[in-house]
Amino acid sequence: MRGFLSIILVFLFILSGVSVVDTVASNDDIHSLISISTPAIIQHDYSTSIKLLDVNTYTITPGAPKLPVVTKTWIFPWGTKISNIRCNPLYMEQRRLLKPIETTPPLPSINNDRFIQPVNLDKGFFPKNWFDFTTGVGLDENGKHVLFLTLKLYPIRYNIGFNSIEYSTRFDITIDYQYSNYRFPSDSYDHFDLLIITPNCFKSTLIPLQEHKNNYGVPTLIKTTEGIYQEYQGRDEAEKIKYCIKDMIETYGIKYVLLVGDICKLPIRQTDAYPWSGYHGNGILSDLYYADIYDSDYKFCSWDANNNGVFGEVDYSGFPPKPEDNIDDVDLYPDVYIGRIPCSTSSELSIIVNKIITYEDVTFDQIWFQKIILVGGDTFPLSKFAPPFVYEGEITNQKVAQQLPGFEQIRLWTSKHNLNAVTFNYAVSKGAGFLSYAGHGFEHGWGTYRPNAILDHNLIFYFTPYLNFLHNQNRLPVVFFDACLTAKLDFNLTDLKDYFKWKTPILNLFLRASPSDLLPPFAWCFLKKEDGGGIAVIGATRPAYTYVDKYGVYAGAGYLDVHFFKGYHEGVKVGEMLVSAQNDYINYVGKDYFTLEEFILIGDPSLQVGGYP
Ligand SMILES: [Ca+2]
Ligand SMILES: [Ca+2]
Ligand SMILES: [Ca+2]
Repeated sequence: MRGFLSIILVFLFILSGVSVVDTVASNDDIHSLISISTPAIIQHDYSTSIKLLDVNTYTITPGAPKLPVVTKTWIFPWGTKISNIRCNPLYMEQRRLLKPIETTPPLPSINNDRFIQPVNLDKGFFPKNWFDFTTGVGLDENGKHVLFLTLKLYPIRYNIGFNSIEYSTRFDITIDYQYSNYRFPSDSYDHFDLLIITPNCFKSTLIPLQEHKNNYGVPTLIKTTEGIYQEYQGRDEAEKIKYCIKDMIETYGIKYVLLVGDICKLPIRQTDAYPWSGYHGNGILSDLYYADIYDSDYKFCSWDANNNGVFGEVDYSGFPPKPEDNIDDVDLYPDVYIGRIPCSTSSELSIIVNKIITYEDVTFDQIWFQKIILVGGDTFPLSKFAPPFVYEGEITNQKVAQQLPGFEQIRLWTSKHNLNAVTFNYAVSKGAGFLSYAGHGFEHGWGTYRPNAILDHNLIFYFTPYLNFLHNQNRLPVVFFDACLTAKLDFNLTDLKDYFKWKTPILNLFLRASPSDLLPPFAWCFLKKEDGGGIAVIGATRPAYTYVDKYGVYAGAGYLDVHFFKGYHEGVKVGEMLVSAQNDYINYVGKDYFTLEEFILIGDPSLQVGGYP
């Protein structure tokens, strides 16, 4: 039996660089005295930057001072209620700056034709307060249902009218909380791990996968959408599916949910968390909707708290969104590991089912698995008025590589002059456990720039038809496309017209699509390729932004990319890697609804990465 007292305080200090002087735990409060190093004030030719020893998290408000943020996350057992948080500076000092303070730039979409624009700052201090906090209910690294409390401490604040900073090196933090004796409903059940939700037409194709999963100790249950729509209440089909997932978690202890079917066969939720409405779609398509079951009151998280039928509304008058900008009380922390096979036919599904079974059977201990292919270039070159000699894709690739120290790195970089469609296919065909691409993306491929490119249309491209020349057979990578649009599940002829204009009818001689047909986006084509391609692919359903400079990766797609690979360890399931990245993102960067909702897993969330022994 789990001892109640032994789990009274489970806390995790997420960031180094702070020393906890004193922590007293009791049943109802946490008391911490935090010491922070004195800020380093660095004078450049035209600006001043502020750094803290060992702190690499910064404010990300475009146009506002770039200031260090100290982030701490506490993890509490299911049922805990936070009643009050206090955080007070103990000593304050002020310093006048000689030169203007460095600011966060406008954050560009990866395809660089939209920006998250600078905000207008009011007089007074930035940030306004010494701290912010967020709470949410999700899964810890062991898959337990827990409450997260993240405190963001701003030990240095900028005084806008006076070009000065105010800072403190000591903070007194108190968190008051209560326990309920309420245990997670499914704690005493353990009947099924994987729930597959599918329209009836695909059910028989999934039986071999169910048997395979059962054989590997992942008991699997299949439910049909037709049955769910009869059995469950909800305002629409998507909500009925979400209530079914909640019920299955609480009845059988379901951990993984595999959605089967394209968005016509199994609906996806469209949310209003998109700051660039009308640009490659209105709203974001997100399967995270189905994974975020509980809010921080342990209630069903409808993603439509104001009940107006518009889901996941976010007020983007400022960036990043504040708690009050989260109009529909979206919790965002996933409570189950989710993925989708967006197949339109049984023959497509059958290819994936066979790939998953073979992958889990044969990959273990294969030498090819111990490799990662890193693909990138100069995402924002001179032609985009970006600073020279900063190759954002390659910088992101390097950060990814640092997360997988035991893996051989295959670097396909425009700065090494070794990236093109042929070298890409050659590297993938030789086999690798992982592939991370950081650069521009489209519904039908990817493209990136040579170093310091001055011509805007001169990209190195890779298009979907080139997949025909991939020959990696069973050597299948887990892929992250840190790029726009590769998983745009509502891709259709209208999107293609935006790129190919008058040539679209010629292209359509091959595609034979009608305007209402769904076309398969690149990430999906990568997964469904027979005798090769990938085994699980993360991609974005809309354009994405990334925030990378020569020192690091701070937010957006690149941050999720790096932390996805950080989530790898032997025996991990691919859905767990994504949730670990999502948790890191919320805990370190914040509730960036846009990025977190648009990146989805195309594949089986219960996939055993590296195969079973
Ligand atoms: Ca709403
Ligand atoms: Ca949640
Ligand atoms: Ca650049």
